[in-house]
Amino acid sequence: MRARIYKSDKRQFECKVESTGEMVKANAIGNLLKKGETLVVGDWVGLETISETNELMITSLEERESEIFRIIVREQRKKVTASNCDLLIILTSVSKPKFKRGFIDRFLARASQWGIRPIVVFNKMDEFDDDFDIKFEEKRLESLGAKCFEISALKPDYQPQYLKRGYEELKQEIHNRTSIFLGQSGVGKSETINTLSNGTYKLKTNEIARVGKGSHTTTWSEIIDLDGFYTIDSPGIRSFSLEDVAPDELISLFPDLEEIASDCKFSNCEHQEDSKGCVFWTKYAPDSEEGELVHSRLDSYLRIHEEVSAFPFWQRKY
Ligand SMILES: Nc1nc2c(ncn2[C@@H]2O[C@H](COP(=O)(O)OP(=O)(O)O)[C@@H](O)[C@H]2O)c(=O)[nH]1
Ligand SMILES: [Mg+2]
Ligand SMILES: [Zn+2]
Repeated sequence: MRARIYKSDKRQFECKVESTGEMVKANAIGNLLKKGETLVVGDWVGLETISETNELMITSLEERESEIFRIIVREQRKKVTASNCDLLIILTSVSKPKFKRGFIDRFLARASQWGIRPIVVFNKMDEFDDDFDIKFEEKRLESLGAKCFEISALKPDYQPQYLKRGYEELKQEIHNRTSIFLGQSGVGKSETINTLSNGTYKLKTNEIARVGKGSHTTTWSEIIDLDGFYTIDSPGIRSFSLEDVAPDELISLFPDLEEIASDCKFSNCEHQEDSKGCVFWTKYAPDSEEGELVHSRLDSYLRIHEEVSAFPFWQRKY
């Protein structure tokens, strides 16, 4: 029978049987995956009862539609933490903490790397006081393929005239899908998940994220069933750092820039303003409409590139 892995604990897996909705525990037969790999939360598997012992075993694995992973730099391999996620929900606040475009571009790079469709949710619209051009940001994001939503997690009914796509549309978008919520601490991830789950779930708000500060973090991931949608909670995916990405490969996570860069006549161009003759600075005038968009992306790219380049290979954690 078909089932989905909801939680994993070394070699034992908690699975939800598709036909009955029942949660069962099962071990996996030995040779499902290559050495060093493991089944992960989100995997769709086949379960069989072994006749001698009457034990449930995972005997097959369906091909994954997407994988959430990091690169283990030293071993040049992927460490997968979850699979089959349909949506990467990038949450941002429009008041406190302040909207930061750089954060969004970082998460977009991950979405591109993981092959997951991103959407962007502007939260705390009840506190928005026009201190940045939200319409420009949305146009920019939608040209990159990320649908945008404007909500208030605290006041889901909050619906002034100007709201473009609001809370109800977001609910429809995530319905029956598996999502991960990413965003800076304090943007309202917990509040949003609580509200969207119609009170069936209650995460603590204002909790300080402990990821990446050297403190103890859990290593397991799980899928949470909410009211009509699913979310993957995985401690390993919350970090903003792209330090597992090699500087030379970064541009492939910015497919819009990669396409333009392929026209750059210099093969080793760093696409800096002083790179004379660089396609970005000759073909796209920064003050033209198209150029403004391209340069806003190039700006994020160059900043992240500088950051990952400063990180010596031997110090990379992943
Ligand atoms: N005004 C307003 N406050 C919000 C909204 N969403 C969340 N908050 C508040 O912002 C703070 C941080 O929210 P939380 O969900 O803990 O953020 P997280 O760190 O991303 O999980 C809490 O005090 C929330 O109540 C919103 O839409 N409007
Ligand atoms: Mg939280
Ligand atoms: Zn160039």
